[in-house]
Amino acid sequence: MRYPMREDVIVPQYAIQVLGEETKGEAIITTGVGQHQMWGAQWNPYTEPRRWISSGGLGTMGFGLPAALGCATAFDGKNGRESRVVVDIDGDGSFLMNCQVNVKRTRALTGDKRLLQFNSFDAPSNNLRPHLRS
Ligand SMILES: Cc1ncc(C[n+]2csc(CCOP(=O)(O)OP(=O)(O)O)c2C)c(N)n1
Repeated sequence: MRYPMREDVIVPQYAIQVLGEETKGEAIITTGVGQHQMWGAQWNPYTEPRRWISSGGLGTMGFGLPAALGCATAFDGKNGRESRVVVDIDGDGSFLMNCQVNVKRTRALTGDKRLLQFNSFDAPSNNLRPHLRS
């Protein structure tokens, strides 16, 4: 599996790869639906089960942020609970579906992290097709 590197932008696959290196593949990753979801599945080096939280084939845009908040709460290191890094790898379209969640406040509460990929908002005809080719 390969991706084209570019001088002018940080390509998303590379960003996810670096995220995976920095977190040693141990972070809990949540996603929305689209290209970022495919790349999140492909380029983060998952080391253990139960680290990939995604709606999969159900295709529920808006899933990533609330899922990340739930995971961050479940693994907040308080009252004997484990502490884990939680990262929402999200698309701008998926993120907007649930951004009414008060991000600043919930972030202060849980410390979860988001990796947002900005491209042409909500363009399903362009974004899933390359991943569906054999
Ligand atoms: C609630 C909902 N509405 C519409 C769709 C159809 N759909 C699938 S992917 C997509 C675009 C996703 O864009 P974005 O979240 O920015 O992700 P990207 O592909 O850019 O990474 C749409 C509209 C869906 N899966 N769920």
